[in-house]
Amino acid sequence: MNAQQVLENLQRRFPNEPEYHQAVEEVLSTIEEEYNKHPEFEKANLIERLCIPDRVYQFRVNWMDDKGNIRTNMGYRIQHNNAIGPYKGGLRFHSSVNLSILKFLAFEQTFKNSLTTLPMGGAKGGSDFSPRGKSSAEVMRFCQAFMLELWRHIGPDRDVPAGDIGVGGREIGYLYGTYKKLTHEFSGILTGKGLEYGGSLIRPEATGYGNIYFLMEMLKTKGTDLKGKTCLVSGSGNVAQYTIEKVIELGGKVVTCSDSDGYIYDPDGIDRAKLDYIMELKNLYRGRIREYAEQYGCKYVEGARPWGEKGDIALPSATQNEINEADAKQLIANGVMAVSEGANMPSTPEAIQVFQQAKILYAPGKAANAGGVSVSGLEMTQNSIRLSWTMAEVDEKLKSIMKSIHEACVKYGTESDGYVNYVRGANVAGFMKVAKAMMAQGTI
Ligand code: NDP
Ligand code: 2IT
Repeated sequence: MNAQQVLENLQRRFPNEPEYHQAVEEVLSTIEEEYNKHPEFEKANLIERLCIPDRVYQFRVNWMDDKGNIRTNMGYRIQHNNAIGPYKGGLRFHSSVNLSILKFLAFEQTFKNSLTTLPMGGAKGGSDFSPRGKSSAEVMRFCQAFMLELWRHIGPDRDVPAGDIGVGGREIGYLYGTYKKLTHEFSGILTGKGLEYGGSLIRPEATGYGNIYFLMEMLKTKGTDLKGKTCLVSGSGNVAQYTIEKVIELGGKVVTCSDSDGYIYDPDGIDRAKLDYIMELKNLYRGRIREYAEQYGCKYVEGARPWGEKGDIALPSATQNEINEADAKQLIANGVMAVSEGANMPSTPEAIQVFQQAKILYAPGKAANAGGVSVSGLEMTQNSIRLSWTMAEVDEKLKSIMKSIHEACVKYGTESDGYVNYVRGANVAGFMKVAKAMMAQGTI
């Protein structure tokens, strides 16, 4: 079967899963040339095997809210591919979660994890439970109920979940406590754990920092860096916060951030004190980004995304498909020179085309945001050897991983005119490692 036939089969077999189709189509359209060089791949029906998850768990989660009502949510874990290591990937708790979204994320994770140079397969999971507006006691009861189902499918050498949207340190703690209670074992089962019980330094920072390390590598190819550059960030959660922190540290200025209700525009830039305010607002009080505009007297735009503002660099760090074709055109018209994705699949296929046609630096999430799962991999290593590395050690390893991902993208993605197609580079590099491992292990 060629790539087109595989895609058509997927669309027929799994209708109504548009995000999953979108992610598969993007990868298949860029690896076909490389794939065709290996007739043994086609004989082994490799692409189809790589596109369909190994298995999908789906379960009902019941929990009690503070008023005593019994509530129902759906829980999922997609174990996509474990050719190069145990299944690994985050858990997302958000009202929009469904099979299509988690299947796209697990598929992407497989290529991303392959790029990290560490031995991790791809997975994703989560629930349509939204922590927004819930008390901590409700979140705890939900996490306990969720783990009561999930625990039998995961394990330190089998499948190691972590955080994603709606799952941060608090949720990981509750999930970990429940797993420990159920198995009666203190094991390296989740990553993103607290430092006191097996977490790694730099894990909270890793995705944001890693994205900026990757961006710096891209900027270096143009002989420039972040100093004096204006950045547009979306989101105001884990990834956005540490993206902003690193941009400030390296001399750039961030003028926007957002949440699902709207965005703020601060022409003076978000400085350290303002970032501390955002961290407290979002991580402690769990408030809305609108309050930043009230606190600092700047513009707040309800129900919109920040892509209409003027900036040199865009760092989408909220969610999938948050930059459409019109947004991309607007960014280009406003002179954006680089887009580096902290979020997973934040740009639509049409938006990606706009960026690439304009020949700007454009890094897809599976390359640029791989720092998060990379430090998760380093957390697993530290758990295995029962040691903790210093902040400087982990940060150095993160930097060198991001650099090697950039090198892989340049190696596999440089086109005849010298333009680096980071999408092609990341997909081909990620694909080849998994493909070779699958071939070596036979048709199981
Ligand atoms: P958080 O839950 O910490 O923050 C998510 C942010 O994005 C919040 O500001 C949230 O707003 C906003 N957001 C979420 N959904 C939507 C939506 N549908 N429309 C508009 N805004 C939205 O999650 P993370 O920062 O961890 O994740 C952000 C992105 O980064 C995701 O795409 C995730 O997959 C990706 N990522 C995360 C990694 C990690 O280690 N955490 C690693 C690699 C990628 P609100 O508060 O209103 O919900
Ligand atoms: O999308 C991602 O890479 C994550 N949410 C992090 C996954 C992980 O296992 O750390």
